[in-house]
Amino acid sequence: MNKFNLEEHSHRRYNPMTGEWVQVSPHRAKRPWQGQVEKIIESVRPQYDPDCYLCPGNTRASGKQNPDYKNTFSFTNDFSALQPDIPMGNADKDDLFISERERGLCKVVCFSPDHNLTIPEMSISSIREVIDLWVLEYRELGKLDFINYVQIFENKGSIMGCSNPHPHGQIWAQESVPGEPQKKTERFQEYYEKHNRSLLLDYVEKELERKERILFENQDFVALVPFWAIWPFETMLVSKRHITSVLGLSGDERLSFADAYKKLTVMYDNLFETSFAYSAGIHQAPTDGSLHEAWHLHMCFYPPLLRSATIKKFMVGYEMFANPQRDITPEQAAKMLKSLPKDHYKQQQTKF
Ligand code: H2U
Repeated sequence: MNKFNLEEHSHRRYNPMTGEWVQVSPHRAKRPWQGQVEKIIESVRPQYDPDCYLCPGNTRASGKQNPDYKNTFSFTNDFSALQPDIPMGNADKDDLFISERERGLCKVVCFSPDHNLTIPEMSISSIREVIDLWVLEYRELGKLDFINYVQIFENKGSIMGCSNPHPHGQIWAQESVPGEPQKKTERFQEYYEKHNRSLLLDYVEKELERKERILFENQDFVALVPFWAIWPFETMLVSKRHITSVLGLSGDERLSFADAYKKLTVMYDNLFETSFAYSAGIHQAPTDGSLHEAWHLHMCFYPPLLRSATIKKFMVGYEMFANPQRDITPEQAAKMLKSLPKDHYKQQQTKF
């Protein structure tokens, strides 16, 4: 048997940010595929849709009217999963029936007045407006005494549960620090105490030396496929500087963030020449009043597509009962993404 290597042999990889493992089975990526590879016909959307709940000036499902907004617009979700006024917690003392009240607020963030755009199709300056609004929301929500964590995210595409094609994201702000950021809070802190450095700062430096998983870098951000990626084309945008939250971003860094967000999503759209679905979320310091100097701002992209515009990776069976598993390696995924044309495929098509 030849020497163990990550390109060929079954192995597991450790995520130092969460303390969890992913099973990697590169030999399986070589198995024949006889399924269909379909292209989907994308419907052309109008710039303004009178029936859209998020377009400027329209009336939402709640009866409230959107202003005639010109750039971005945020509002309290009319069907918020988290609410601010919840009576004090449960009195059940049985430790097999633990519950506690959870207060919070949910917001919807419209990225653009144009119904037919997505992030990869927006200009860098208009994406920067989205980032400016995220900063404002993170600051204002984080100031509230019952908010200890602010989760900013975007669900893109109906297969990710996105209910409306109008470009938008969501913010859920809440009283407790939920599972994923809590794991990262603990791991970042452990690393910081041991090395007196940000875990992600060290990680990005090493990735930039190794170059195997780097997609691109600009002045202030690096885009890469993490060594421990779970989803076939999972990626991460990481600030080059040790910044704990979006509040630490300078004006130039906000622009760089916008540039990287656009470049990465253009890559994604080009991969299967489709408007690429994903859930993307910003992970950053909780707003519970602690300094959180170990935290390092980053944005994770979890896309489900595997082989084409319609064939997705299912997290079922082993993934549900044991731990996540992937076939193509993060290095192969990075190579595929990097090899794509830089222009958006729709622009490429109009060139002919
Ligand atoms: P998603 O597409 O990721 O589901 O986000 C859209 C959100 O917009 C969703 O949470 C809210 C839904 O509750 N919404 C309103 O608040 N008002 C509306 O009129 C329509 C949708």
